Amino acid sequence: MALQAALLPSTLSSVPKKGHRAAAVKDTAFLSVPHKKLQSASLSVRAQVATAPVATPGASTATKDSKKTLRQGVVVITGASSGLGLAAAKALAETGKWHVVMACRDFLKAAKAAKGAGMADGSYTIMHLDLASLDSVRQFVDNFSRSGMPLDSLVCNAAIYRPTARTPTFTADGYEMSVGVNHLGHFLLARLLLHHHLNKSDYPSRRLIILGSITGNTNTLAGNIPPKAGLGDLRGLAGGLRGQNGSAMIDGSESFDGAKAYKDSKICNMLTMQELHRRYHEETGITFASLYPGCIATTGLFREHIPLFRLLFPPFQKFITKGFVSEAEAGKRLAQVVSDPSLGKSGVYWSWNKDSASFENQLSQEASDPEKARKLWEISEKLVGLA
Ligand code: LMG
Ligand code: NDP
Ligand code: PMR
Repeated sequence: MALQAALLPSTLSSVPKKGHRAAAVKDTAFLSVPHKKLQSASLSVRAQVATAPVATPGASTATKDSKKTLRQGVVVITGASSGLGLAAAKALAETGKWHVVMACRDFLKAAKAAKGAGMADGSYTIMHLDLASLDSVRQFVDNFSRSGMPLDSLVCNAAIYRPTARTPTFTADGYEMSVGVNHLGHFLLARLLLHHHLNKSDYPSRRLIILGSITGNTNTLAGNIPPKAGLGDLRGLAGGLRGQNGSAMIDGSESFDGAKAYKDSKICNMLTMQELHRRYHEETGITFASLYPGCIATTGLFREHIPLFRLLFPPFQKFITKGFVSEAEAGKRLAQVVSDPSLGKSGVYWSWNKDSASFENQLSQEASDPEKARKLWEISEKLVGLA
């Protein structure tokens, strides 16, 4: 790896193009916008790609006379414009081993965040993705295909949390927002990228990671703070989470609870990871994993919570529960799940102990119920138009 880094300073390193995609470079030249031009360009175009100028495709494999080295991996991280996603993007980009595709709904915010975090030009690409629209998910996959990049890892990280909401809001497709963005958008994205890209990658360790959380696991203290997560028999989801004639909650309950909707969505994330593992791990060799990175109490996730909560929550987690973890530390943990050879096992829900050592954690009964995972899969397929 040191050799690779030496051969490829990150500002010059290239994103390897897939062999059969070589011709696509010309077609998509208009999509490549150097960072400096990005800000004005991005105002008028909805879905576009910005990459810093790159060197010759394929340059990341070593020259003839040197030993063959591993090419740079390409990782897509959703919601990389803040919090955990940004910290992981930075951690991975800094290694020089990864080119990070930041899949974000707010192009300008992502560009500023990457610059602000000190990520080197050329070490990342920003591509538009709004998980609250299934059309946008499909468009992202098209744009990614046209970029010619391979895909070696996918991190489904973006999320929305609406803790004080007493009435639902809806995605472009009419699904309740928390589950629509956190689960359904990612479900479609993961399925499309898995079939069209991840399974075609020649990278030695390919991974698909979906963020879970302790608050979706009722086998923990944190998972028992009301409102508790619970999907019931999924009747609300089967009804389309519309909220008018049916329910906006997965379990079908009449009243909407934004905090519960988020926790429910995290159960969906953890169940989806396991169902992917059962269906595809053996056949593809791809690693499917989920994780609880620790309580990152300072991120934008809590932006909609009341100010008093936002003030007290970080010290409460730091000094009382001791579950607090900084964005930088959590970013390193997620980066480990993407790239550390010792975290390559599939079907695992990773957590970290007080010494920051990773371990395979136990999911709650509901978050590891294979029958529920299958049912969730089948309903979700219908809702996103895959079945
Ligand atoms: C609810 O808000 C919403 O109402 C609900 O709709 C839903 O959205 C739900 O799960 C989401 O949230 C509740 C939320 C808002 O408050 C809490 O549940 C508490 C959050 C944690 C804050 C605990 C504050 C503890 C004070 C610690 C102070 C820091 C200490 C630093 C030490 C420094 C040492 C050098 O409500 C609020 O945010 C109001 C919070 C008012 C807190 C008033 C303080 C009371 C202190 C009581 C101490 C309790 C300690 C907790 C231990 C619990 C053990 C079981
Ligand atoms: P942040 O709010 O900081 O980051 C969430 C990211 O998701 C942002 O980049 C946000 O974009 C993006 N996002 C939200 N909605 C959409 C959308 N419709 N389309 C595309 N992107 C969207 O939160 P965290 O970093 O804390 O959360 C990251 C992940 O970590 C989540 O999956 C969360 O569940 C998980 N997690 C967090 C914990 C914590 O303590 N914070 C604990 C356990 C798990 P924008 O910047 O434009 O708002
Ligand atoms: Mg919780 C005992 C440890 C512990 C841990 C690790 C967390 C994590 N929380 C713990 C305990 C408690 N929390 C206790 C005792 C309380 C009552 C005072 C409490 C309250 C609480 C609230 C109100 N906690 C919260 C909230 C939120 O709004 C957060 C949430 O549920 O978001 C969905 C939250 C969280 N606590 C955590 C973590 C990781 C979160 C947020 C993020 C998430 O699950 O993604």
